[in-house]
Amino acid sequence: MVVVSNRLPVDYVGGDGADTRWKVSPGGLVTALEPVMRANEGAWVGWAGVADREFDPFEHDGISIVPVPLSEDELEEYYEGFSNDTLWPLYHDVIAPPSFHREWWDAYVRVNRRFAETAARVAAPGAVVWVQDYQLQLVPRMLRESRPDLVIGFFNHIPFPAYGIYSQLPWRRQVIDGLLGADVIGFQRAADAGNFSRAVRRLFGYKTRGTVLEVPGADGEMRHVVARHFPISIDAAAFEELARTPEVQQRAREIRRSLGDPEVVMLGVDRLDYTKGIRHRMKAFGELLRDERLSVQQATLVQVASPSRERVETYRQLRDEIELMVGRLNGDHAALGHPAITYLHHGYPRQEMAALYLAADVMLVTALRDGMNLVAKEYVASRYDDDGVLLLSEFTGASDELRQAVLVNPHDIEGLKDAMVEAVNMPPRERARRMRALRRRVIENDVANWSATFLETLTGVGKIPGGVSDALRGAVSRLAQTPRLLVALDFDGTLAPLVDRPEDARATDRARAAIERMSEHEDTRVALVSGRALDSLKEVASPPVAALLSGSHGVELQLDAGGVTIDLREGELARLGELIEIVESAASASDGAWVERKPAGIALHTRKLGASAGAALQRSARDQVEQALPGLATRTGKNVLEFAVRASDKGEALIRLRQHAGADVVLYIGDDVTDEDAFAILEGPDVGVKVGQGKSLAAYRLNGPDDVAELLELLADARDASR
Ligand code: GDG
Repeated sequence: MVVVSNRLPVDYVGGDGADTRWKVSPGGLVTALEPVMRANEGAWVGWAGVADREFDPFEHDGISIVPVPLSEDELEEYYEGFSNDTLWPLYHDVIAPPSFHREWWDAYVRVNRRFAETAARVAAPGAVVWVQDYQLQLVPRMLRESRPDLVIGFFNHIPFPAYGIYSQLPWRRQVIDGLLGADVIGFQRAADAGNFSRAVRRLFGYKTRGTVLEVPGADGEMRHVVARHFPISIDAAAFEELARTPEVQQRAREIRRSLGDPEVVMLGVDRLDYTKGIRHRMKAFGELLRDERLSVQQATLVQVASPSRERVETYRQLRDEIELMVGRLNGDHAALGHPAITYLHHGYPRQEMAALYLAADVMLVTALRDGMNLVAKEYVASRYDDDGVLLLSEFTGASDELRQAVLVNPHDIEGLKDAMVEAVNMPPRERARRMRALRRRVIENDVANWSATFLETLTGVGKIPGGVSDALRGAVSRLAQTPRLLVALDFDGTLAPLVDRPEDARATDRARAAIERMSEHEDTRVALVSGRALDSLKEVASPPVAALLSGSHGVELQLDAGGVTIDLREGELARLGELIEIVESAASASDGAWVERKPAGIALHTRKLGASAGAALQRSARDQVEQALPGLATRTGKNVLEFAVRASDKGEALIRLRQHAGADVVLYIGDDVTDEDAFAILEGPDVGVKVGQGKSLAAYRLNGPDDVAELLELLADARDASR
């Protein structure tokens, strides 16, 4: 695996030759990727933070570091110019006017090529390369051209603007074409991914289906590129751990004392950047003091503005403006021992940051536009005491997830003032209730989760060529020679395309015909292995008489044409009754959710709700069930959450089916996470085929039900021929 980012995870701090010294820059990205990188002989390609110096690659903590040199001119034109004075303001909704200069663009192309060439040199055949952020948008295409064997991902840490704004960019086609070299393009918010897909349609006319874009490949075949959101996060556990140390707590008390022990400490922590809305928050705070809705004895504001991009003119101006405001605010409102605002133009160690978070009653995040805003998540992660109020701009990516914050439109100064007063006066019970909900979110989706989800999508997509691969054809001919073969198939998403109404699902005609043909051979048994209740499976699948059936994830088995019953014990029956009541009532509160009753459980379907509402409903149902019926077996599938009073899975079912069929070899095909239990029991000459993307134990992949049908036809033909 190779990560490519503008900056390396280490900074050059001095020295020469063998005496060269490096300092780790402890960012969230490094923390998230470190374990993956170590496990995969990872290499990190990036700039060392100093111009006009070349360094040899070296090993650091199990990761190979591959420095890319930049000259002083390139630093000015590619980094400070095109990246930070063209793309940054443009992508942040032109809060500041972007500058367009052709020399900057030339430097951007040149430097992107250098990064791409370096990555191409160090990547092993078939390696996964993950390119980070807006400075390197041309790298995916450059890499694909020189190394078509690579699996290429890209993640954009900042917003992607609406087409009306994006289209100002003179190089708008080149940049999008650069990105489309990737297999997966990740964004912070669903809205960013939507803006990107629209730009692709407008500029190139390519077809898009949901998050999948159809992009012509070099060989004239269509490539599938996924563009979707993967909201980034932080190492939440590490922040909490830091906040829990006695030193940090002691320091938090000291900070409050040094501020004159006001009732309320408000805090802002930002890079000094015009996107962060620092002036808006100071203006609102100043007016609250002026109007005497707050006093400096009652409330004080601490503003950490860490130095950033100081050689870019817009940033110099911003610093002057902010410092003028700070001076005025204190001059007008501060009293001896009671500052109105404490302004700190420094970077601080992480411990100090954690102490500031703990010391702050109200955290002000008022960005005018922000890809995510990690400060908001760090504040929440630090507040293990379930206290503190997060005031959060709707224009941050974080606001998509952190709905329990006090949400504000920072452009609306009156609204912002009211929200600040609301935050200051919020009763302790409400503070705790909101903070608990916020913490659940941040802990659930931490940065390890973010990188794992991205990489799973990336490696899943990268491995699936269209149709039946040569390797899988080889496996089919071996299967055809087997004396007694069991062909076990999942139904929904494998034989039948996924549909909104489960009762409408039907296997493709080709798959049905192939199954009928195979069932005619005595030495070939076909089994349908589904999560559906058996009755519902029979209705939609109309299986051949000789087929073996397993429903409700292995709880129900039909091994001969006769029926099956499952006998629930009294305790199980009572639990089932209670379970049904809870889940049905949870589902009835959400439009579009439906439940499916099963002999020993119930499934909650959220496919029609959209990802975040679906996930929220599932979480709340899970919480309620866990509370009422602790220890019940649960199982998550694609947009479905299931509970069962008797535990079983498709793996156990497959073991029984194999025994019953007396099979020498098993072919199992499935698309869902619940099919992983079946793949897990395969051994020796058995063949597992995963349908679609996502991590899997199966050795082979197919794209969807049409390809499954093709595979079954091939197998039926080969089986016929071998008789
Ligand atoms: C970009 C996107 C997206 C700040 N001052 C100090 C310090 N920091 C740390 C914070 C936080 C990080 O810097 C800032 O992250 P943000 O997310 O708030 O903002 P950007 O720098 O603009 O980051 C943003 C992010 O990429 C990730 O994808 O969320 O939207 O703009 O971690 O704690 N850390 C220390 N001392 C400081 O003085 N130690």
